[in-house]
Amino acid sequence: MFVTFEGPEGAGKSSVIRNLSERLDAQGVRHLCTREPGAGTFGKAVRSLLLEGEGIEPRAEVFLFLADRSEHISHIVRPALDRGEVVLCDRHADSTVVYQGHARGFDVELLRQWNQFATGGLRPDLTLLLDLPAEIGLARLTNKDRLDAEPLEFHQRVRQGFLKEAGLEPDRWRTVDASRPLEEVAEACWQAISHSMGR
Ligand code: T5A
Repeated sequence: MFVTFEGPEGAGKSSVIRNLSERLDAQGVRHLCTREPGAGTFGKAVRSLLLEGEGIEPRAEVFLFLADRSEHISHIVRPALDRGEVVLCDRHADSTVVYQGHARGFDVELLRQWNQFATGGLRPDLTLLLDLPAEIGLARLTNKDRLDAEPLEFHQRVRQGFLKEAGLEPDRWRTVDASRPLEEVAEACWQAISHSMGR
């Protein structure tokens, strides 16, 4: 099962994934925790270009995210799914649609097609949207990278973009109120995953 976690900055995705990984371990469920951008050697190099680079041309930014995704799916995600593992992925294709589309202003339909090309058609079975006001998420961050440093209005478009995308595909998305304490957010995500796993 392929589960992706999406949401604005500081929503708590990484923290929730760590919590869920412990729960899956406790139940003996084999799983892989991964992320975009930044998994594997290729991903780490692209992540540093994307988040630490300066003045990246916005179209180049799109293609770097897509290149990372293509490598990540082929070399890390698909092999894990083929081994029967649950894959918990911190950000994936919806982040491109939302950040580069809804927030940056590129054509959302074109980005969907490029995502399809980059993933070879692989789609998440479940996407958890950790939703919270942009101001709350940004206030949680201690180190800000290139994208975190975008103006507040950009991050507000990100939040609205995710809510819109979730509304378009309600069978795939589950929206969780991420402004609550971490344990409550993790529990809500666990319920959604357990339900999808038929447990
Ligand atoms: N991006 C990514 C694109 O533009 N296009 C794309 O296609 C893709 C894939 C990735 C950046 O790239 C962009 C989006 C991003 O801007 P990143 O560093 O991976 O960069 O950024 P994020 O995924 O946003 O990671 P963050 O670290 O910002 O947020 P998380 O993982 O959601 O949050 P987490 O768990 O690290 O928590 C942040 C802080 O909040 C605390 C934690 O302890 C931590 O200090 N916290 C809570 N505090 C109170 N209550 C809770 N419920 C809390 N949950 C966590």
